[in-house]
Amino acid sequence: MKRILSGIKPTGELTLGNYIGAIKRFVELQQSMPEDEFYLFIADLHAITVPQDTTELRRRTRDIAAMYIAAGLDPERTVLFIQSEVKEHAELGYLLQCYTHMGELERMTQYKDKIKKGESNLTSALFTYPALMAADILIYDADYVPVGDDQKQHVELTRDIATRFNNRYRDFFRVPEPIIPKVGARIMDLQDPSKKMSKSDDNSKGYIALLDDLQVIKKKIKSAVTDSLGIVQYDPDNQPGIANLLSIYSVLSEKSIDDIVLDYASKGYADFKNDLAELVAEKIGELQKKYNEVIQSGTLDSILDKGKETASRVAYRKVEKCKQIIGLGRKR
Ligand code: AQP
Repeated sequence: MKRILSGIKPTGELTLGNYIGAIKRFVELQQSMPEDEFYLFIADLHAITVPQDTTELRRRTRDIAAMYIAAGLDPERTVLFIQSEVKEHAELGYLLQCYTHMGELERMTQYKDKIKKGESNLTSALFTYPALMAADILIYDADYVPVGDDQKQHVELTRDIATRFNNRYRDFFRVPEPIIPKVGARIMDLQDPSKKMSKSDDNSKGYIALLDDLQVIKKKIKSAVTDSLGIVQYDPDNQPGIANLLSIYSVLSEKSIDDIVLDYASKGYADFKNDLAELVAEKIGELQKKYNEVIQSGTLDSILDKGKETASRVAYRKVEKCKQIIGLGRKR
């Protein structure tokens, strides 16, 4: 039996990028792997590496859990929990910092991007966040970690940290594999297709939030930045805007990009965008309906309580053993 784990930060309203790159993928994996175990957590400890509004943080934490269930996650087959409710994540995060090199953290793209943008007052937790992410994964002996393209580097660091620890002491941490989708691994910003769609972006026109009004969603798709070539074809270098919209179309319609390109061979961008706007609004509309049902069902807390209990039991054992191996405390 394999264990699959994923996490998501409550740093903003969930976007279509999160849905395509993470949520939909996780649910499909669960459906295609009926014998395997699924762990999913809301990474609120990661969220506070940058300032968060207290009330919003709490609301989004619940929202994300509800959205996964709305997207088809089976709560009976998932250990669904909130990261900060399992204390061992922070504990192992610290321990793993002791096996992580400064140079490795300095090479992380997300950190480098923030430095490049000239952001000031970055927290030390933002810098050490990949060690906490390694803890999130290694604490449960996860075999596979489905992530979008942007998180691949963090899973690779996790593998390095696990291997370093295992070589130094003994074979203790399972070395995980990332699973990256072939299409939709990086959905780009609708207004600036050179950067990825992000939920904490300041310009809300660049992303589609899963709880956006459906008319607003259609408008955002129709006003997405494209180019002046006027040919619907997949050329990410020269037509990044259209390539991004084609990826979205392909994932949501479950048609190949080649087939979609053929369908629009004699049509212009307006037709393509109108159809895509309808498709996205239809899919997100269904999701919103289910999301409201989950919220109204009042079952979320008991699911999260159960998840916390199971995750805590597994995490406690792993961290106690880890401390013993390192030589911490009195137990041999
Ligand atoms: N644009 C995207 N395309 C495909 N996948 C994406 N993911 C995020 N954005 C895209 C995937 O969603 C999962 C959860 O991500 P996260 O919330 O833990 O962190 P993130 O990758 O930093 O997501 P955001 O939306 O960009 O958040 P902020 O703005 O707070 O940094 C991951 O599997 C990620 O790959």
